[in-house]
Amino acid sequence: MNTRFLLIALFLPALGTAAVVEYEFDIAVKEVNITGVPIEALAIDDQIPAPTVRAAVGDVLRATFHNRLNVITSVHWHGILVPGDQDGVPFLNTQPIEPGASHTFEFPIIHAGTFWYHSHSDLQVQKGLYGAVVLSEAHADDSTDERVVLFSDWTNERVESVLGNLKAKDDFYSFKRDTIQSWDRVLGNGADAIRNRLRGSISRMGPMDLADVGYDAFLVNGQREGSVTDISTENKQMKLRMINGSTSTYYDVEYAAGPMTIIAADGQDVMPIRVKRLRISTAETYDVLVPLNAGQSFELRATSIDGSGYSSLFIGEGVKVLAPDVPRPNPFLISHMDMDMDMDMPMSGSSPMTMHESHDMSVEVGAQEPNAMPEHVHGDPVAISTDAGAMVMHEHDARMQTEEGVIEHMTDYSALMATHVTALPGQQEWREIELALTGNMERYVWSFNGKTARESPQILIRKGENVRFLMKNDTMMHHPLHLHGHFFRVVNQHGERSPLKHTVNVPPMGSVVIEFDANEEEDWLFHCHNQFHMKTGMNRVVSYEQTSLFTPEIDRLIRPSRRWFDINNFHAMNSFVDYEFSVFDERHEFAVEIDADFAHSYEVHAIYNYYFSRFVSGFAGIESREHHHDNTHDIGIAGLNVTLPLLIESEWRVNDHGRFRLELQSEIPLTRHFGVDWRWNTDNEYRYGINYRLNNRWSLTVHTDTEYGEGVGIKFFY
Ligand SMILES: [Cu+2]
Repeated sequence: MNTRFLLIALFLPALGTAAVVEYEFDIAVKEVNITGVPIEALAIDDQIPAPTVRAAVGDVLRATFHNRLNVITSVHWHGILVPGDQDGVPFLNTQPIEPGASHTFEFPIIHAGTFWYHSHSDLQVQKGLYGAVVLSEAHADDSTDERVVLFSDWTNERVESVLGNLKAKDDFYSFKRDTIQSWDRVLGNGADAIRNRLRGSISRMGPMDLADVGYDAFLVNGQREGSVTDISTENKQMKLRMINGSTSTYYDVEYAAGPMTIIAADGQDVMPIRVKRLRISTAETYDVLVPLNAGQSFELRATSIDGSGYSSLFIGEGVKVLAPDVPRPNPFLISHMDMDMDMDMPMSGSSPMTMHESHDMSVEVGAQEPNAMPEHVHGDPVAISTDAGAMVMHEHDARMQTEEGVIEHMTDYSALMATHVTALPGQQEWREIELALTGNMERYVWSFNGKTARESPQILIRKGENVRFLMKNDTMMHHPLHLHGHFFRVVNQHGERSPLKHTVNVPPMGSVVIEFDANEEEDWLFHCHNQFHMKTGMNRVVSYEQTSLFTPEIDRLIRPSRRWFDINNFHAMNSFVDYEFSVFDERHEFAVEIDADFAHSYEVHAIYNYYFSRFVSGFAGIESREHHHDNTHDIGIAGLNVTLPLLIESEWRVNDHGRFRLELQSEIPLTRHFGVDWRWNTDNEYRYGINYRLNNRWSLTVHTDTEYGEGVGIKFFY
């Protein structure tokens, strides 16, 4: 009874004074010109990024959006704890905003921090529908000048074609980004690069790449280069609320005047740590303090992690001081082994039980860290104590102790430490869920445990459990994973003071453990925040068993915005032509291939292919061929396609006469422009040639073929 009285006493005055903060926005098409080409983008109140939404703890935020587009849209409040029906995920927990319609969100602000809001429909984030949300404490001390710094990425292409191109050819954008992993470069990088490449090919992982898309620009607050002026000369430091609102780009952020002090991650305060260069994954936020100096203008530079470009924000008025160039990462020298070591906590070998125990033994877990990450100087921000009395740290104590330790390049979460104990309720049952992050770069399908959201839509949990996700990345890409409606602990060396986040990066071949108190209701999305990965399968609905409202209607959300893709490959020679058409989704493919010379011979295949996994598919179909006036024969064929070590594609097939044939083929990039391809089968038919790549789609080629002889020509696809 006492408790109840206290609660009423505390909350009545708050309710009485709760301010309603109101916003009203139009979502409409806007023409923008970033790189000299006018492009149709989407904007909120004619702004990209959208206007910053501000409110304080205790306020009620009421925001109305009018959809002036001719397609549906939606608004999600990223990282903010809201009632389920305000989360804004269309079809799942909020109705989509139909063309011409309006929607009003209304929810109480119950915590502070830096967040963002964005469309959760199709790929509208890439077109401009994103903005910052700044939630302040009820009685905020605003003596520190602060600004929002919102990073994003920009393409002049239609975003739908970007996805189509990724589907069509896995290296479509590496030509544009000049990151083709050709053998001349492997050899040029020496023994380690050769070993990496061989190991990668033998294990069939393929080469490491750091980004999927070739962007035309990287933006900060909507521009390639911006500035922050109007700063009082009294100010010696400024707080930057940094948000990575990109569609698929990670940034390395560095400030010209030296280390930044991180004071919050994903809207949650952390013990201050000083970093020179900070990696910020898609959809994460960091609050940092940076020094100012009257008469100088310091660059805050955010470099795309593949090194393909950057944005600059100049802070202060006066002489420009540039941030150092971030050396372009060398993907040839990043081995699979290195990636294994880049993880926050090793998963293999540690049973769930030992993980559980590590809650109370914060220092133990960290013991294995230093060797694993030689790049990092661990400042050891504060002495870790399990004495409850020591848990409330005075901020200035902590900062003094961090002075000596500056992290050169923070690429993981090992240094992040919460300002308070974040351990989950001790009496609750634990549920462990293993999630392998899986995918197929070649076919551009991304999934959990080998299944896309369409195939396995839900993760079931129960209210009152402690839920732990054991995530292991089996792909060569980074994945920024985001859970709606909850903060989760990223389990690290700081044990019971592991930091709370809403988005966590799992690096290629790395492992991360997150856990959260299942204290909600109904259904919440969990997905990769790389929008292209999400749209091609890497998402799930986390459903509370007792209250889930999951219906088949939700399929519209978790299905890829577009299920079927197609590709046309042309190979036109003076001696023969070869045309392949294929239409495919994540598992099924219908393909037709026709090749013919101009007189006597032709061959037609029509097959259906089912992809069991990244490496194995099964097919059945017909083949019709006539060679040099032989009789035409139509035969049924069936078999398996298996990707072999060294990334050789093999086709094991039988025809309806019981005759077996094995065919092998591969493509080998020699230089950025030159490559060879070959094909050979047990009937001793072969084709091989040299290609000169002109651009993403077109190549010149010289080929020889057992049936059609030598020839020169072109290859292209669309
Ligand atoms: Cu991903």
